[in-house]
Amino acid sequence: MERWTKEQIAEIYNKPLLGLMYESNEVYKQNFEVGEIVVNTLLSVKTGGCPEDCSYCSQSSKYVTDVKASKMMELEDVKAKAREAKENGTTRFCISSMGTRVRNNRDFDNVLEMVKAVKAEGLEVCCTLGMLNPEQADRLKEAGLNAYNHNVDTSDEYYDKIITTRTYKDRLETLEAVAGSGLKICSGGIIGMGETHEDRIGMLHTLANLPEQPESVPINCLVPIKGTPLENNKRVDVWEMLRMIATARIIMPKAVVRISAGREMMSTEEQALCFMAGANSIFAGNKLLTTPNPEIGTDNHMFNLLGLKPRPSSVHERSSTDLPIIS
Ligand code: DTB
Repeated sequence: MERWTKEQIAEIYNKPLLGLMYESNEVYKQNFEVGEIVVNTLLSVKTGGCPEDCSYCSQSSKYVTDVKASKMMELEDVKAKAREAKENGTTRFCISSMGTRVRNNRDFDNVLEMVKAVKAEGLEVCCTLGMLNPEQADRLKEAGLNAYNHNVDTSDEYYDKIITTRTYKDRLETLEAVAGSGLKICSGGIIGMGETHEDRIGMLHTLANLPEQPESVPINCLVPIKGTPLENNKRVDVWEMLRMIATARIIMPKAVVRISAGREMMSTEEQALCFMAGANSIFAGNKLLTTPNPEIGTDNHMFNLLGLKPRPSSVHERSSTDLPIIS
């Protein structure tokens, strides 16, 4: 079932920019509390040495970058990071582990323990672990996971120019497994990789027409990483980011739209325009996976200046003494 045709999305995407933003701002106000921001904190629990060849990624073992491979973090260290995130107003904690796909091994068991522990801290939890099958999605759901991130990254047509170790179809199959287990979908992509406007429209077309629209759509501006094939790409300007955000907002009115990678390079004014266009989520904390992100203090200053506040977590804090509720 095609909710939106490419032609319809192109017509929206190509509107005069401020008119498009007035329209997307209306859609935002109809669906969300103005000024409430979903604040995510992202933690890479296992970094580097990835066998995939994503052209944008510092963690790929195919390229020589500054990133050093690390083994899986200890549970206690992840819990400490989660508590710190909760103190700074985080709504959702996102656990990332590099790799092609989830394997039923100790690493996955460790991640499942992390999901339970972060949930018990009163935070919503998201994971991004690569491709997975329905049984693994079910295990994450049982562990208390709220959402699973698996980006489509770009259009179907451009995908093999960026990644050759897997296909667009692989991505869509994992998104199917995620939805099948009742997990919310977090899926978005990257601009500034050399894609055309048609590719950006193609990516939005894929996302908007998923059987169930993503609950969360991260939009990344490429952060050129030294040593990767995209290291010399020029920075995406804010006007292109605004077009993506506004169009995403209109065609996925209930999705949380997140300014993701590249926010470090945005001024407060540019971020304010993104919020006006309908973005309503950020990653907080001074590091994304391997690249810098605005400091907490800088974001707090911006929140006060713009009258923004974090959306409370939907998870009430459970102390370990909580008795299971016998229904
Ligand atoms: C998403 O779309 N962006 C985040 C999260 N989902 C995993 C990752 C951004 C990574 C930026 C480059 C880096 O820090 O390595």
